[in-house]
Amino acid sequence: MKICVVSAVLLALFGISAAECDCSSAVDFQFRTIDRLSEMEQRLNKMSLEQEILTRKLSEKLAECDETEKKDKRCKDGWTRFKESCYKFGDSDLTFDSAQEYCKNIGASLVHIDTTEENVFLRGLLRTMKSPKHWIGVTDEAKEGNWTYLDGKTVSFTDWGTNQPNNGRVANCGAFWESFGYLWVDEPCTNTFKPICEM
Ligand SMILES: [Ca+2]
Ligand SMILES: [Ca+2]
Repeated sequence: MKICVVSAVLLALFGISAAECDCSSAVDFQFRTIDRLSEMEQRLNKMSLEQEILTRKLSEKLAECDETEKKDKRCKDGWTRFKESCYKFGDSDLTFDSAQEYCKNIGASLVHIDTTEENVFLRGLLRTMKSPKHWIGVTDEAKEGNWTYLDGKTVSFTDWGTNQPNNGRVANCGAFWESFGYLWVDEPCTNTFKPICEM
């Protein structure tokens, strides 16, 4: 009788109707329960596999979206795009600190130049613009000869002109200069050049 009651409860749990219950055959019930469990396990495994596939597809789609978003990145009016960055060439001659302040106020920072390609691109634009002197975001103000970006990032790429940097503690800020063929020079940070901002 006990088996019958337990069986009825279990059968109800597994969706087997009371009419299907043959209380005289506990063994038969056990086999059927095992079959159901096995069937459920298989379904669960199948669902896990499907979930794995869906998760992978979702990751692939997200990566695709990310790439598309990067390709679609547009620069605001008055900014020039190169790869993932937008550049703004300031019109006013400013000290190095004021130039950085100018860039910060428009949501950017004095330019970081990380690769030869980026440097060539900027030099090309400066030549076209015939703009003589522009600040680059590099400084050795904190420690002589240790050039860093304003966010503390180490300068890994440089394009110093002949004999530059050459002014020691007097010149602690970097710039493009026309008379050096737009190679880099170190200059006193209080000199006034135009900013190149990057965001
Ligand atoms: Ca210096
Ligand atoms: Ca110099």
